[in-house]
Amino acid sequence: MNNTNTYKGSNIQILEGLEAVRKRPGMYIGSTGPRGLHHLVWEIVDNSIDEALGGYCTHIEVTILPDGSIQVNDDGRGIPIDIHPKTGESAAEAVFTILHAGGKFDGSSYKVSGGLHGVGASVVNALSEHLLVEIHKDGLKYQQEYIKGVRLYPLKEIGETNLHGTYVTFKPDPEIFIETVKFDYETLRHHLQQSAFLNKGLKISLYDQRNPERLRENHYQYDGGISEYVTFLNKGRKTLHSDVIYISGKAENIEVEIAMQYTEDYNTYVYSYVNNIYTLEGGTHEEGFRNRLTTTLNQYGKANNIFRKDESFTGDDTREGITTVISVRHPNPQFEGQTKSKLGNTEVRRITSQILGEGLDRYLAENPSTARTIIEKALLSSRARIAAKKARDATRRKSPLESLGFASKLADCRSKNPAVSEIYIVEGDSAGGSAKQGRNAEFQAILPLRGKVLNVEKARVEHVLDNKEIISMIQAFGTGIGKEFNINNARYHKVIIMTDADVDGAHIRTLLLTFFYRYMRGLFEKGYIYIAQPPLYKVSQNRKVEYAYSDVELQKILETFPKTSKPNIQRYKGLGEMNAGQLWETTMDPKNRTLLQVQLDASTEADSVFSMLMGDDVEPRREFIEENAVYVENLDI
Ligand code: TSJ
Repeated sequence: MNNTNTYKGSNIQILEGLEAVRKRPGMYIGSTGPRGLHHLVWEIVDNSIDEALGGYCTHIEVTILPDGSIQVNDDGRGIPIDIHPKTGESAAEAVFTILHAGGKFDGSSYKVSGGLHGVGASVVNALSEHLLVEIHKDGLKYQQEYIKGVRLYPLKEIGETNLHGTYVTFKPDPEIFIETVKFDYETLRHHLQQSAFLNKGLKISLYDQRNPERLRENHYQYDGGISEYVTFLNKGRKTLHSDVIYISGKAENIEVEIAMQYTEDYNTYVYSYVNNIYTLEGGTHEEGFRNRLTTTLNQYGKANNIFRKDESFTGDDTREGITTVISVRHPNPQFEGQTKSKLGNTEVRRITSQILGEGLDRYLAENPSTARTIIEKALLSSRARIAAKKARDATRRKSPLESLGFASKLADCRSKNPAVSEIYIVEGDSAGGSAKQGRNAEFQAILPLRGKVLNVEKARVEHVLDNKEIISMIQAFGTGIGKEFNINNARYHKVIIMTDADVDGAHIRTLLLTFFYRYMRGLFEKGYIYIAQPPLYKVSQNRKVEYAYSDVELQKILETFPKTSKPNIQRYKGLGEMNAGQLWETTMDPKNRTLLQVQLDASTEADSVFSMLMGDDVEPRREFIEENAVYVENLDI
């Protein structure tokens, strides 16, 4: 076999293509931070999922190898190896060297690769310091290696095999991924679990072999598909009916699957996907779902004489408490919106509506008792909405959001420039007092909170707005909440949660994060939310004073003290034990302090984590808190 590394004319162009990827990696994978890094794995795995969608592969394995590189393998047909008559190279090589080569040989219609993720394996190759592909096909084993997208040798036969499938191992190039080349197990696990839910029956395994003391693995296979996904999402919520409603259909070569279940919750969770890609911004499939759900439940209510005169459901009424997963397979999806995560194809609105309408009519007819439960839930929501509106209209003049009706404890800062202004949300009046004294009043505002903030996950909106602590926050932030939220009116670009380093403090922090998440999510998206890190210990000896923020740090600091006499160690149980000067120096002074910025992953994870933390079921919450004592870090991916 020809083993030289000379390039023909067409190869020059290929090299130029991959060079462009290395010059502007962000254009192809979004960023060169942790998100972009993980994107490489989605790119490769998507190819195996396409093979599974075609019905040729049953098991995909992803392994983080001991050296930190990634191996993806499947038991599919193996990438085609035949030689292209024009280039004289193998089809497999084209996959790894030609931009957007994915899908070239394939007639199957719903490819993931080439979709939103789909920049193709060549991009992964270009951004890897090393890539190895092994193909098992028709009794023979082949391999090829690349360095930064440049082949070391053409595809070569290396022996016999009785397996079939594709193995790809790649090591991201640290010259490109300057920030980190370390894969996060939890991020991979969550994404692969989601893929398993969306591809009924497909087995997906994940292994972490980096640390021999902490080998990890997870295996996912869901024969129930998205219905099982809904069951999973509703774990920890009280459901109103035991079965998940599952509706599916196909029209004009577009497949639609919908799984839904109502809970006692007041929130709505609609997660939609197109060709396995999460459509964060929704689109025509969600519109079709929403419209038809509303008309169907209204028709059912009228036909069964459920309404008092003039009553009917709004869309919000019919969605209160619902958890829905919508999965669409489309041969030619158009993605729109700010983050290209909104489905634009107009025919999908009509098709989704049709399929849902037929399926739901039938379900309601066959399950009259569940139908009744659902209608009553929507009715309750509708009547609560009308009652709340009446109450609001009656008190319109002294609306709590316009003039508080009580004295807010906000100590504002002098600066009116949001970009430099900060607001500390402080647990307890005494810590609030120290913070007010210790702060730099030019740009630091203090809002002390008394007692526990209302648990918003369990409360309806109108009760949330009765809570003084919450009203004070809304008033101070200036952004408004819910549908009226507007980030441009934010009065501070840093909202800093400062609570005690104990269980109560952690609880209050969770309550605040939940409130922000449900009603002011834009604050997370802008990265405006931070958590202050007060020290746990003060170590002093004669004139020397040091603060430790963790037990490890305490040990380190103790080693720096002279051994002549024992240093004094004070453990801070609360912020209240620090005087104003100490609080400033350790926790508030921008020169010394550490702030944790809280970010959300664009995924379903955050929703279910918050619901579980705040919901009614105690057991999953206890387990979660035990397993994730530092859960704030978890939200911090
Ligand atoms: F492309 C890649 F490197 F990213 C990659 C592709 C990585 C991994 C882990 C797997 C795959 C892959 C590709 N798995 N299975 C396939 N299948 C094909 O490319 C294939 C096989 C046979 C035929 C055929 O028509 O006979 C067509 C295709 C597209």
